[in-house]
Amino acid sequence: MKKILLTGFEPFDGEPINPSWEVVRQLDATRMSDGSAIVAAQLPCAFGLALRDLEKHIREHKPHVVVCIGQAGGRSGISIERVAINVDDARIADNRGAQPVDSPIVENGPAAYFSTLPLKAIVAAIRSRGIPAAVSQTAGTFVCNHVFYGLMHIAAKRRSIKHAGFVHIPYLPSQAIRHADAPSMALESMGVAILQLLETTLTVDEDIALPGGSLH
Ligand code: PCA
Repeated sequence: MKKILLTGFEPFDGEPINPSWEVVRQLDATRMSDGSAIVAAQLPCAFGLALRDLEKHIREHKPHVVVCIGQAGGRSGISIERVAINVDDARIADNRGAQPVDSPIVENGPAAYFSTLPLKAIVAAIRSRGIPAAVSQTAGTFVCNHVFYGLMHIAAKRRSIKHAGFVHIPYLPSQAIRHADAPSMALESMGVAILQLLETTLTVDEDIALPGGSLH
């Protein structure tokens, strides 16, 4: 059976939960229209370790699609990440106490990798469900970008992975009440958005030319 690997992170930065894991775990074992089944996995919020775990899950499940999801507190919609860059630069320590500064993720690796998800088609499809979504030009330089870059580095060598990418999601309402003026999104909407993202990835051959980007 074809498998889709979907990952979320453990909580970090003092939060009691991580919305990425809350969304991903409720989608475990879901069957998509092409017969693929979702496999949900949680990654530690730790440089190095998160990537080793991701690699293990990929080796075990041999997915044809891999989408990693992380929390981006402060963002208001579903952020489909365009690019992963080859640098770790942590503003806070990770869950194991590591705080790398300006270090490459892969020594002598390419400066960046692009997502191989049909970004614009995904944005349009999620919006058509009434849920805010946009392409994001940076996944930051913390553990999420680290995992995204590592994922794309693996996918560049493994032909069996047809599509791979990263998505940032907002706080859940239960988190946002503890942060002044922070936007949030209901769990149900996030689940609908991620399923829509996967269906679009499975069915769209060529991305659409939807104007987007950002001015700064
Ligand atoms: N978000 C962090 C790491 C784990 C997560 O959910 C990030 O954006 O790097």
